[in-house]
Amino acid sequence: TVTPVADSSDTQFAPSNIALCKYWGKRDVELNLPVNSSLSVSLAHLGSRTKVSVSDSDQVWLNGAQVAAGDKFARKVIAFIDLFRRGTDHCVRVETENNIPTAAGLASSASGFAALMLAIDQFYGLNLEPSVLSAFARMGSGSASRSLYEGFVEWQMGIREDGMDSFALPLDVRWPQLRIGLLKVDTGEKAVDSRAGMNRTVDTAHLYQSWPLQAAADLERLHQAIADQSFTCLGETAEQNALSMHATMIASWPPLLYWQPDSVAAMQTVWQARAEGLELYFTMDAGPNLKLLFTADAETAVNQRFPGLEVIRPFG
Ligand code: 2P0
Repeated sequence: TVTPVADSSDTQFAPSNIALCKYWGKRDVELNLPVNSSLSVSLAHLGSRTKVSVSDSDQVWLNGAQVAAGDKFARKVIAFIDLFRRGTDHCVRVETENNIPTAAGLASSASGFAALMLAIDQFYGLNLEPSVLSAFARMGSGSASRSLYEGFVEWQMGIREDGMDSFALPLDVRWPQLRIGLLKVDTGEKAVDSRAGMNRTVDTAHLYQSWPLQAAADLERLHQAIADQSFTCLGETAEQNALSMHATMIASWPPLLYWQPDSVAAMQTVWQARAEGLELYFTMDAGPNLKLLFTADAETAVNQRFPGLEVIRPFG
């Protein structure tokens, strides 16, 4: 059993992340064990701040407002707390602030569960090492395993049934010129979340059988691209990986198409820019928004084509 070592944890921060090789599909739905390894880059200052404190009743607060106890998000958070406090009788208040749009395909669950894991570690005085924090964060949300670190991060799928070898590690490589542009098409709540979407794909899309091979090949190419600092290879691999993932979603039943007309228009603008010689690529998650990939020297030209783009510098 674990008990709190203080009335409250400090406020802990974890960054959001965007995968260049995506996590799509689970081999174990309970433990969030993935079918494939994935590789992401963290979004520096964009993420979640989370605090855990002792309370009279279990409470979850998001961006300053209390979340109803029956809400899906609140239930996931309290179920995660229950992994640690089993057998003890205290209640907790969990407060999270996101500086990213929630449920817009910008992975707020990733930074949220990573920050919550850091807060829990301090609240209960667990002092777990990073790989163990990552493995536990994974049980809250798969992509949260990658949000324990800055920069490039690889989540190794692991082979064990208990999942204790399925955690993320940072890559010891920086790429200061790398830029990520957040192109918001629609930041409303989506009808089918990632969890339901990937389960549907695994269960119904024959095309999904090709996904693990695609992901393994892309992961290898991304490691090479990062080692060589070859932006063309990084961009091409990330874009093809994202479109391959979306192909498996579209081949599901009922079909899953997260794109909106403006998403397709933005893809065509990217392809046109590339045809004109601009090194610009995109990736997309389970939502209609695009994340543009480019380097510092292209920033002015990218801004001209996408006015008002929010640009992130993952390496400061
Ligand atoms: C990724 N996504 O690698 C992929 C690409 C969305 C598309 O990880 O069920 O919220 O909590 O493990 O982590 C989003 O899935 O799913 C995600 P769960 P999660 O970023």
